[in-house]
Amino acid sequence: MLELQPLPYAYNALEPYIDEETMRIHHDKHHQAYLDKFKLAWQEQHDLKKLSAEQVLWQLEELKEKVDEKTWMALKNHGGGFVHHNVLWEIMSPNGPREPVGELKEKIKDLGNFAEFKQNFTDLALGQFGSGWAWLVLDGQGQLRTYALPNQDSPLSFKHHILLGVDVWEHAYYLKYQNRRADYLTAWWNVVDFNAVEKRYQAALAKIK
Ligand code: MN3
Repeated sequence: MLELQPLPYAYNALEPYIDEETMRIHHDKHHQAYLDKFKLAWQEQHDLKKLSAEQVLWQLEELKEKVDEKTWMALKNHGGGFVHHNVLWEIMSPNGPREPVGELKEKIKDLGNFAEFKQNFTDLALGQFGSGWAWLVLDGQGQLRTYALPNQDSPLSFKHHILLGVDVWEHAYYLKYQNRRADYLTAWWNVVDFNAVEKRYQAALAKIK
């Protein structure tokens, strides 16, 4: 049975960059709602029960022919919301290294130096019109890529492994930053845990071998 995991740190652990109330509502209400709605859609389709949420997103195109459109949209939107927020909580922490470590420290140079990567990633997040996420992924050929996608559209559905993502839905920042998405993003870099990103990079490398 899929259950929402508690945050791996206290709700106020990312203060002052991400405030306690935002974390509480984001995790307990928004993330929970994605999971609840994903489970409703998922459990209605007996065949899907043996797939994890990640596998559902990975096979999303193939599933188009197997489920009705309403179910498919629910799997895409709420499955995406469930999986993406699990990643988000994982790649943030009160005290991780704030710059790439391990093998990713070298690999990130494919995208320029870290400062250039950070600026480009921030620009993608800022430029995403409306709700969505900016992503750093590893593709099937072992190349790093960055892009933004709307809503809860998932890199997994492009067969890309997620290394890092930032949520630019207003619910992620509006209580503290209101319309100032740029200020939220500047603050967000102070809570990214690159130990966790390196772990995801190693896991992704193992999957594409
Ligand atoms: Mn969110």
